[in-house]
Amino acid sequence: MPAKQPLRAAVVAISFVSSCIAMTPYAAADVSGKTAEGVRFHGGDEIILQGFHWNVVRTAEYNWYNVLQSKAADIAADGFTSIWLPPAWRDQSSYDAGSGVTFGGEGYFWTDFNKDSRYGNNGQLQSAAAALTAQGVKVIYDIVPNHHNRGHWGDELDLDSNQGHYRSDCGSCDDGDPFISGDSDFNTADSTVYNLFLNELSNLKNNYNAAGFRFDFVRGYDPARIDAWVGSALDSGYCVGELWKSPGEYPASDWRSSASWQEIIKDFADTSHCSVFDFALKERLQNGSISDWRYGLNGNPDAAWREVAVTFVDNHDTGYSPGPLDGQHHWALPDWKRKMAYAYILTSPGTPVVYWSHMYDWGLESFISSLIQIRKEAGIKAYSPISFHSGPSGLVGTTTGENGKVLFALDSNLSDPSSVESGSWSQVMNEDSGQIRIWKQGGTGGTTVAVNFQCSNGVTNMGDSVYVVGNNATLGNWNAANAVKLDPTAYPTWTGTISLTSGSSSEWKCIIRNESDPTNVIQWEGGANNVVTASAGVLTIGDF
Ligand code: 7SA
Ligand code: CA
Ligand code: CA
Repeated sequence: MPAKQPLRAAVVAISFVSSCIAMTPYAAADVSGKTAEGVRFHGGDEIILQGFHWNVVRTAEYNWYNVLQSKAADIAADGFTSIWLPPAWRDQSSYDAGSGVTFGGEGYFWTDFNKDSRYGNNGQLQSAAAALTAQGVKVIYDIVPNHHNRGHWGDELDLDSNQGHYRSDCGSCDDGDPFISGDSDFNTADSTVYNLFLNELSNLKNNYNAAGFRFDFVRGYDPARIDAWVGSALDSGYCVGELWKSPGEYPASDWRSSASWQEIIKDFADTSHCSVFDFALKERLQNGSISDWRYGLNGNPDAAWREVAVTFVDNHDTGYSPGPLDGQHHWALPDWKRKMAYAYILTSPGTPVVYWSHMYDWGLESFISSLIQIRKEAGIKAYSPISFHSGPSGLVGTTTGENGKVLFALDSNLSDPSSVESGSWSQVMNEDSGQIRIWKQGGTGGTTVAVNFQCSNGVTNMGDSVYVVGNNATLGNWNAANAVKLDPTAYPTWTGTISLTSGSSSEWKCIIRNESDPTNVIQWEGGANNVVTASAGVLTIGDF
């Protein structure tokens, strides 16, 4: 595991806030873009809601998309930037889950790409996806390319046997693990199968508002295939892989059999260029002391490691779900740790995911939305630095966001925050008789406003664009790699709207920079820096 933390610059481009309406106090611009190593984490400012639990196909059968559409505004107001939807493809399977209960139909044993599923029909999916997107909640689709309900009657995939489409078609027709017996596994290396999924990913992007994908059972196929699919269908989008496979499940001949959970999931992110569920943290949440929670991927001293982590407390597999058999609960976090675990993942690096039932079925909505507000006001991102303080008991750490610092003390005897981190702290949370305490230093607190930027006479060559770069994190801290790309609609005048803290003063310049090589600055605007004091709709102009 690398020790030093190299100077990190996340290559992000800030998308433009089209409306000038100042949203809730901490609403900042949605940043897009990859990490410096090309991982698709959508700027590292994502906060994701898992938009289902295991039993919704039974407790809200055919109505789940309607529920999501009706809750779209609440989900946005709670601070989520994205929602992970269940597999959209119809699943007509059923199996005996025990105790006379039938499971199946959840989407993970799907027949074909027909969207009339037990979550709702095609039109309801499109309406729900459109409503969420309109509220600023990006939609992430669950993709299950390892296997499907092979040979089900009415299957529209139109594949057949002995054509190399399936694992069982030849001894080596699968570059990953089998799902159970493997008799339903695809051979995703086959060009027919590969293009089947590529076309569907493009379809989800073009017709279902897909802004990202969650890849299921990635142990089952080559991560390089995921990189190819997403690179072709939605390269600027978001992606995350579910690699749930312990070191002990790898053959002794595989380096991963003696590697750490962190090394295994980071290796996946390096190859797929997708972020990855932080099962290293999950394992520590489950088996470690509270103090050990620092050993998740999201707590790694190297920003290139922690920024690809997608943290979670429980999901539809590991956790409980309202309804039959209380769901699957393969690896559920004991209730007494749940709130502390959310306090940790929402005030620490990585990209946090909140499980639907914790948020909306089991009473944590206001607690979690408060944590999200703390995260956003401090400007905590996937790559934010974090330092742990070992003196006091429990878990005590400081996360340095782009707007301020957050200090958390979980199950700790810490008395005075400034004894572990200098400066004046204001307490923003004290829950469960002090078991959960959080302080902040700085932070926006105030509102952000949309500022209109303009660069005149920006004459560029193909492959170069005009960017804004300036003296704060939003404007890239004078680093061209983090500059904000403007829009050439009024070429050679370039324009764009960027959210800045109301009343703040920023210095900035126009630059002409190569799009693919962020270090290649062709021209800096001459003269003194431009200066703007942020107020709603103010126009600030630079000129080459
Ligand atoms: O035990 C929990 C942990 O304890 C800790 O102490 C351990 C951990 O390592 C340890 O440290 O975690 C272990 O157990 C996990 C849960 O099983 C394993 C993990 O690797 C292992 O370390 O996680 C695996 O299983 C999860 C459910 C997967 C993980 O990716 C995988 O690694 N999650 C995703 C994958 C699927 C499948 O797409 C979904 O499964 C999950 O929701 C998704 O999140 O001809 C048809 C046919 C035959 O091909 C089959 O042989 C036959 O058996 C039919 C039959 N298959 C049926 C299954 O038997 C039945 O269970 C199938 C049609 O339906 C069911 O499968 C469900 C599955 O049960 C459910 O979880 C599947 C399809 O409906 O959907 C879900
Ligand atoms: Ca983003
Ligand atoms: Ca496979």
